[in-house]
Amino acid sequence: MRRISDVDDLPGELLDLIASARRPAVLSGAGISAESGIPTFREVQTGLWERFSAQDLATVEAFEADPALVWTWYRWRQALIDAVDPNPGHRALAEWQHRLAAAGGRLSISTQNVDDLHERAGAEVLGHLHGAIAAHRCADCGAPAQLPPPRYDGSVPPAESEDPPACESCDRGKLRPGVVWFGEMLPMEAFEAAAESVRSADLVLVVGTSGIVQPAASLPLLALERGTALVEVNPEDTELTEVMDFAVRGGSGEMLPHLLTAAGVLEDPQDGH
Ligand code: BJW
Ligand code: ZN
Repeated sequence: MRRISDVDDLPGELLDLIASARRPAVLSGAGISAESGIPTFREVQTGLWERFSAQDLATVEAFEADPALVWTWYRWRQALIDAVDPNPGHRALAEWQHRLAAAGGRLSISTQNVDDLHERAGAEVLGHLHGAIAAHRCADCGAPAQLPPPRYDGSVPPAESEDPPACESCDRGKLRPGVVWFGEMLPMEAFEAAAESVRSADLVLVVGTSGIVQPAASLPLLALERGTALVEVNPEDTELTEVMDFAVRGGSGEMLPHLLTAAGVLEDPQDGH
């Protein structure tokens, strides 16, 4: 594994891997949205949730014990997501995806994120492994439900919690966000599609994930079975760093455009285009 922290000295071997990739698979996590202003899961919570870790809140047990506390956390996070924009990391991947598609290749993006920033940057996402924060369903009967956007200002955590709405289908259950909590199964289709994208990839980019949460964290390991090159983009070492061929150290909003431009798969924005 080679750690790369000097952006002005990118190894030719890494640039060649990117330049020659026709079917790259990207696996993204919370870190890719960090430079858009969305906190990752390892950061300390604020406001109503300062006593809780994300791991305390993202469970069925937490929702059953205090539905309003958990519901309001999701509504506020959704407001924050709605209020921010995709960053240059999301945009660089979307642009690379378009260029490869036009040239007969395919870049697939599987994300653990519940936000829609890849899509808003113009990318097509193969699967959201942990669901989508803007989707809702009944916690009892499972009926899907449409809700208006949250009424919070994403920059100010609310002072009080609100109860989740009641389900209109069964009249009994509470609505919950369409995300995957600890102890719940991942959507099989998204997981299988991500696994297949890694198995058929000629390069796997792992961006902004701590590699702690299973089974998503095991996806990059499928590349090892075939000897496919693995590249991590993350400012820190992770649980996955040691299996990487290259670990590019830095924020993905800065590093992805730089890396893809240096490899020649994106045009340099400074070139007057
Ligand atoms: C930057 C950056 C910048 C910062 N640029 N990078 C095997 C072993 C042990 C435990 C288990 C196991 N298999 C299953 C488990 C249990 C559990 C689990 O994994 N627990 C671990 C804590 C050990 N897994 C599950 O329960 C899963 N279900 C399951 O396994 O079902 C089967 C089953 C069912 C029943 C019984 C038994 C088995 C479900 C996991 C669901 C995870 N859900 C969450 C919440 C989603 C909803 C929400 O958003 O609230 O998903 S948890 C949270 O973590 C969220 C994320 O998607 C997920 C991963 O986090 P991610 O993306 O890696 O972010 P962070 O915050 O961890 O890291 C950020 C990274 O970014 C860092 O590395 C930074 O350095 C970096 N970064 N700035 C680039 N600018
Ligand atoms: Zn219901």
